[in-house]
Amino acid sequence: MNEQAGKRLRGRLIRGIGGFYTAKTEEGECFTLRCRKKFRHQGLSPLTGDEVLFTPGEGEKHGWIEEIFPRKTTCLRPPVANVSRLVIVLAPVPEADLLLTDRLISRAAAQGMEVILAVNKSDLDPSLGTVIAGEYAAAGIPVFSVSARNNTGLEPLRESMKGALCCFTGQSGAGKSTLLNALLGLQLETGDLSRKIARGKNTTRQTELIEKDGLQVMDTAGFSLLEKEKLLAPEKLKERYPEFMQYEGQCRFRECLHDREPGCAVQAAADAGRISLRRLERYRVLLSETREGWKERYD
Ligand SMILES: Nc1nc2c(ncn2[C@@H]2O[C@H](COP(=O)(O)OP(=O)(O)O)[C@@H](O)[C@H]2O)c(=O)[nH]1
Ligand SMILES: [Mg+2]
Ligand SMILES: [Zn+2]
Repeated sequence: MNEQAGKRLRGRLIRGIGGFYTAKTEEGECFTLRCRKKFRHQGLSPLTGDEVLFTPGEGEKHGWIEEIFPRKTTCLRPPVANVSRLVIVLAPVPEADLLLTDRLISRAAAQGMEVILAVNKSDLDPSLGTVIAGEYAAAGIPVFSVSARNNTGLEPLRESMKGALCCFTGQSGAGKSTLLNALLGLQLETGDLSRKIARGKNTTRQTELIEKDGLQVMDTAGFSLLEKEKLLAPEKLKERYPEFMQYEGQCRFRECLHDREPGCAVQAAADAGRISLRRLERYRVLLSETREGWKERYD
């Protein structure tokens, strides 16, 4: 052991570029770090969002990441750690895709993340927020109607984001960048600029953790929407629907998957308007996908 070794500090990785990481301490001080080889041997690579112990470098020299604390959540696309609240941005244009939304909610649940829905562009359609709130009320998922363009409805959304590391996701064009800009007072590129041309197609933007006014947000394009989930047993999918839980055990068949089996208590709840019938129907679409994936699991 090197007795001279500098003291260790604790911080959070807010970005990583080309093997250099930036850690920010609770006091807001930033340090440039590299990663010890031992992590590579463990197959562990630091991710933005990681909580780390590090030895700061002397003067201009970089320091070293010494320990990575256990992660609450891990995402590989984008590569980020410890996101615990997912903000799904929806809008009237492009038309809100609720099947995609339910798929994201299911993934988030599997990861132990909470979900918030932000229904943006309320200036174009003020009623969409209410419609979507109706779909997700029984599931206990908060829905906020906002207009990033007109800065309306932002405060309640901001409040609901506090106390967790958040990441935005949703269809391209829904207004994620515009909304982040409006919420945090930033200047991220939005669809208004011909960004792909301006930036060049192959430039990958680095994920950055932004902290401002009590909010912690990952500035990333959001979770990959196409990535297929493999190896989910079909009977596990329903566990990701909080609104089904109180009817568990009340169906005629103990093994009921709420897929049109006779005497299904979840179907009865939907017929009685206690849960959303449309979300139940979308569940069945995801269930059939899950079944297919499960059948092919040894391929
Ligand atoms: N009318 C309206 N347009 C918006 C709003 N928010 C974003 N937009 C527009 O929607 C387009 C896509 O926005 P952008 O933030 O780039 O979407 P992203 O792909 O989800 O990041 C841009 O033309 C924005 O100006 C809003 O609240 N109202
Ligand atoms: Mg964007
Ligand atoms: Zn059932």
